[in-house]
Amino acid sequence: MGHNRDDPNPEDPMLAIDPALIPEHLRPVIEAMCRTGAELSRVIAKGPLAGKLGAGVGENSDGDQQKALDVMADEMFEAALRGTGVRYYASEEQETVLTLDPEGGYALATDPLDGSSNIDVNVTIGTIFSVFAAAESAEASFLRPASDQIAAGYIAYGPQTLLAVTFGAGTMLFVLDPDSGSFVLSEDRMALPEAAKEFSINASNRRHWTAPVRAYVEECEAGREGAKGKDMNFRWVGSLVAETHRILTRGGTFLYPADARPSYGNGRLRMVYEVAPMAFLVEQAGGKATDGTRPILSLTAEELHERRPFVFGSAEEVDRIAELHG
Ligand code: AFP
Repeated sequence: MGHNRDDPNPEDPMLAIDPALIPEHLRPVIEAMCRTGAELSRVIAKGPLAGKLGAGVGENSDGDQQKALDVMADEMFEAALRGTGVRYYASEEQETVLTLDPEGGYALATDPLDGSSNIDVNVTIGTIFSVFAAAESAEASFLRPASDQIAAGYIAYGPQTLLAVTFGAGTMLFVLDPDSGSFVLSEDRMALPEAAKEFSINASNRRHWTAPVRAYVEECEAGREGAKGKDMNFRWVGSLVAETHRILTRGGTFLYPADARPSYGNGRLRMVYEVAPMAFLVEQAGGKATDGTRPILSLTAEELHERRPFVFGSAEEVDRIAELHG
């Protein structure tokens, strides 16, 4: 006995998330993301038993190496979103935007599998997604102010499989119950701590940083003897979803700035399907997100796969970084 995805029956044990917690018009989209996320979680948990998920299988639109799991995840989400009201589907793994349903009301952008370099070493990886109301064209639907987002979320595949999602009224946290296959609400309003004890940046790039970034990191490293008057710990997982979840949970600062390496003039992270959705989630939890100085949500993507320098976390730290950028 299945159920009509357009009008899920709240009593249906098959549902991957309680529709009562999701704005009615987005229930089919979010149900599809959760159902696919639960399925992907089971594949990831099998690791090598599910095949060579971390094997290189090609390159994406920007020349980044694609892993088998990147392609599998992209195919799963694309297929699951058909018939849910998504008109345009944009993915890190595909050069151009797909039209799934010409009558659909939504435009969804996703990094279907972020953190691919961690697949083979059993470190948390994730799916990131951003939803807009569909505009008259694919370009107009995604190349617009990040503040136009109507929903954003990530699914973290780690010791727990988690969904953090916002519809503009706070950031909610759900945990996948492996027994039922459903995501269960665990926090109805996440609160990113104002003060930070940890900072995150790929320290191996120090020699490529700009002076303000170096100054901020050196303040953190100076600890209680320095300008901060407190010691800071350091974390770098190399998986944006893992870092974001840690910072949403216990505060901190994340920086992936522009640096002097070739093609890193705008950092590494993608505006449309990584930076903008994470900025929405973080700000909805009381944190801040900038490109170093300007709020991310005030910025507009000019190209689908463009990169953007990204700083987010505890408000006082993000403010300090903007101050150092003068
Ligand atoms: P991959 O998906 O190629 O592993 O990149 C992950 C990521 O986009 C983001 O999740 C990390 O924060 C960042 O790159 C790590 O970048 P570095 O490898 O340069 O530290």
